[in-house]
Amino acid sequence: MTSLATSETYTAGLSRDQLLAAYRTMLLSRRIDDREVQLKRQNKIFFQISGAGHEAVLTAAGMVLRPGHDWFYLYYRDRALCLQLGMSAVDMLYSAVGAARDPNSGGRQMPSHWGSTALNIVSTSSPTGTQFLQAVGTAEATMRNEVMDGARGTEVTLVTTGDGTTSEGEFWESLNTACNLNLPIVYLVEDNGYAISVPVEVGTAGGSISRLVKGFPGLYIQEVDGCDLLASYEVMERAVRYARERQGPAFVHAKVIRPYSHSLSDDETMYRPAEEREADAERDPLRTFPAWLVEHGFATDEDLAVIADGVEAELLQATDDALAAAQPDASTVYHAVYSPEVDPTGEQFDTEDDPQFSGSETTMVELLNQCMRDEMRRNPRILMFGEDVADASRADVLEKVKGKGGVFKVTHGLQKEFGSNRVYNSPLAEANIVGRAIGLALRGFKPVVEIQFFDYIWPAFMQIRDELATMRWRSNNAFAAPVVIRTTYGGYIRGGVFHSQTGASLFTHTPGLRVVCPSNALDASGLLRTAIRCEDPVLFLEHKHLYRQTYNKAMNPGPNFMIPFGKARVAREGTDVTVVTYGATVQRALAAANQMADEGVSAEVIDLRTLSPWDKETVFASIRKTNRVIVGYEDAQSWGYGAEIAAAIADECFAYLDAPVMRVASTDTFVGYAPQLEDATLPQQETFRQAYRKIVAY
Ligand SMILES: Cc1ncc(C[n+]2csc(CCOP(=O)(O)OP(=O)(O)O)c2C)c(N)n1
Ligand SMILES: [Mg+2]
Repeated sequence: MTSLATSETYTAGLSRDQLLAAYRTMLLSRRIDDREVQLKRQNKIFFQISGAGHEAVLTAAGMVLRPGHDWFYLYYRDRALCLQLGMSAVDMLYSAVGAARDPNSGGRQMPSHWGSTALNIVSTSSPTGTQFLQAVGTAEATMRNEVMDGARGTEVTLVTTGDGTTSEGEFWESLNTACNLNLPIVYLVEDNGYAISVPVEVGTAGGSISRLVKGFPGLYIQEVDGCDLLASYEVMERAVRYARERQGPAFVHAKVIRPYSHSLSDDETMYRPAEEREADAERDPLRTFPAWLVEHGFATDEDLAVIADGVEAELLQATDDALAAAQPDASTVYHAVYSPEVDPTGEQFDTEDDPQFSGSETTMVELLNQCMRDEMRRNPRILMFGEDVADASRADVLEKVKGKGGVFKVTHGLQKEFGSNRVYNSPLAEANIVGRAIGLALRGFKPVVEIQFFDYIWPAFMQIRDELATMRWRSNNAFAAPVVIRTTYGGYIRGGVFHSQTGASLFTHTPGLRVVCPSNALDASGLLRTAIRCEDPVLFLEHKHLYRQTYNKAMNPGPNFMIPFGKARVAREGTDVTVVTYGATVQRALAAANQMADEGVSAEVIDLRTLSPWDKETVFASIRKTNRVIVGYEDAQSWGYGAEIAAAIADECFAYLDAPVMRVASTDTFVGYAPQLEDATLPQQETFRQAYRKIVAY
């Protein structure tokens, strides 16, 4: 071609071929959006959100980063980036129609929720802001791998976001840790000036996120016109290099536009005046970049037409293929809620009848600690972190002190044995703990993290319910985060409102999560081992009141002692009434049952041990024998965990019942600190005794 391009023409070092290829990516991205808009209007797809206006900086990012080597935590606008990394138009349209063969999620997620194991694009979810801490966890995995290997690598993690999403607390938590650990992570803020209808200055003090983050130590901050491919390429290249060279985290603030409203469900003319939208249109990279290519002689109008024709042909074929693709069969909805390969309810997790006892009887705290020690020796990928879990954070004091090891000493001595790269304190931030754990688990680490008190798990609830529990299902089994979360819970310790909470049902109500609650030291050992070795996320509830009770002590059952999930224990056999319970109420139900024996009543006490899944067979078999049942639990009675057990019993055992299903539970209040208040709130031995009397008299 005749070229006007001179050696002086600034191209950010890109060749003509690279420039034209970049244009093709940008155009393809925009045209897929256009096609989806059309398909949505025809009711052939069910949701559309565009990447329009963001294409230049995203294509530039895709040119700088390495698919399958670097790691990607993206959001819904990142179509051009995914295309540049290697995703195809038809893969995107398979998502749009909800096809079974959609490689992003198998038709489980809305379109523009990316995911690719080959490209290292971690399954995108919908909550704004949950990606940051996971990305930090993934960058942390790079760092911890490099410490373990003693060699520096080159991979970096990219996390992208809109401007509005930077108002989420987790954004700030993540920057705190990224900078504190000097992680190889690159943030890309795609600032289109709006979060749906809310302009940027409403959410961001002063209106500029890059100005706000200036105080973070070591953070390399760049601002750029994200509609300018060349400027974006140059800035992304510098930012990524900074992280690749292990200088620390980088932060790119790119100003982009949003020409297609927030989504097809939104009409921005309702809240943006015409002149503002026209000014944006002037900056549209699909207008300015091809004009620049022609102006500087990198392409003729004919060259651009050839590219456009190629894009249209690809899109036509992709549309035909996608529209012909079948939806997933309805029966597949159960696939990959949990690991399809490793079944923690199975026989390979049942060594309960073969304990190798050693030592003298000891407490639940001690056996939990010994279990974790054994597992950490067995599996070098286990990491342990949380608030106060380390012995001492500062290296220079570690050898001089006995070590903290958790506020209840469950992790005592683990940092001393396994080192500070495997056992360490987190900041005082619960979402940080779980979010990072997810990012680490996705990289093949096995995080066993601690939430210090159940009462304070709520900042992490979004990460647990929307992220941890959904990861495997939403990615159609492509990604999984088998994290173990240990947390202390429960009352009977004069702990008042905020150190006594139970509330297990909020977690058992979350598909994808296993929930475990041992009532004694031996079960704690066997269940924690199963939790650590299985491939599902587990919430492991440790009752503070049971940590050091002499009645539940046991000898160490050895390093291969496992209790499968979903296998209850008959704590006491009986014939007149069944009590189904778990945790701290097991002992109360048992003591009351022993009292009732004097009154001629024979009570059977079943300790569920795992709350999700739970052992229906053992419970139902017992009820068929006793014909009477009490469900005992420490949660507040209404909507508590036992309500579901009672409903299942009513469904399955109605014909066997000689009395209504009875519940023994806490009052529908909070737990008071004063002993009289606490005693009145929580189910006591006497509460069980009254219930036994009442149900046998029915
Ligand atoms: C936690 C959460 N809150 C609210 C929403 C609904 N929502 C989806 S996108 C969005 C605006 C995001 O704005 P921004 O981060 O600027 O990204 P943009 O869409 O402008 O690219 C909102 C409020 C959500 N998905 N998740
Ligand atoms: Mg925005």
